[in-house]
Amino acid sequence: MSEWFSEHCPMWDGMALSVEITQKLLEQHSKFQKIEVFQTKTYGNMLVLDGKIQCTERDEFAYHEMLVHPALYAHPNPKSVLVIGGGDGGCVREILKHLSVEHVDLCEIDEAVSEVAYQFLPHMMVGMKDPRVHLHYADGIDFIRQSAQKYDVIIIDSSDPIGPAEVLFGAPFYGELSTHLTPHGITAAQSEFFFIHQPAVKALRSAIKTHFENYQYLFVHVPSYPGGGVGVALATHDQALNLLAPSRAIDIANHRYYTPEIHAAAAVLPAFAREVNA
Ligand code: SPM
Repeated sequence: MSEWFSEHCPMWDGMALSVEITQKLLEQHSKFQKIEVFQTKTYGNMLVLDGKIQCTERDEFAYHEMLVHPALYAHPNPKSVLVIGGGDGGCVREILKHLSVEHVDLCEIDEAVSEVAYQFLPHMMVGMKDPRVHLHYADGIDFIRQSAQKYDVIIIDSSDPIGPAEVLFGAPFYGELSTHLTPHGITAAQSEFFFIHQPAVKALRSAIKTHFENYQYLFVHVPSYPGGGVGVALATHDQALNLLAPSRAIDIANHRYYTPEIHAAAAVLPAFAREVNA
């Protein structure tokens, strides 16, 4: 008999995403959430928080490349980057591929996520001990409120807006965040999938557009996320900045998903969903 892990959520009522597992490698309760790691039949090790798939070894590159590279390549010269969430290291690994980057702050609420990732997803943690990377295990909102620092890029690598991450999807958070960007600064946030959570995508768009006029939504294929994908919201105060193209040459050898063509094409949505990007 095969064993399957199924992800269910009221945000996509009436459907589930199932992955065949060969072994449960870990189950623990941190101060913040239930953390599980499964060995799967075809997706490698899989990290699950509070019953929601966060990443698998097989397809995490798609999500992390597209959360990071459109923002960092659209920026003319990114030197300082803040990641909120992302304790599994995937975003930091991608950010450090940009040689202009001098300083990365990572603010993850749950240190246990990083400890688990070091053990079961070490290929994602390769950048976390780089001297440019500064780790802060704290609440993202508190961190940003207490900081006077401004960043060229701020990445929000959050879980879904049910539970502790909900605050990261609201207009008050984006109000705080908007004061921490440099003049050409760009933010990129996990923004759900227009097909199965259109209300969530629109709510986040509206929260972001309360504070930013230049906004774009990108779609990323991630087979292990319910519906088969997820969105990335990009925003900047700089009205002249093109969020849909790299501003400089890219090193294609660094990427398995990101290309300049994918960067632009990811914002092209089906007719029924075009208003998501309006
Ligand atoms: N660094 C990995 C953290 C994962 N953050 C995003 C998780 C999103 C999970 N749900 C997506 C649902 C899309 N249909």
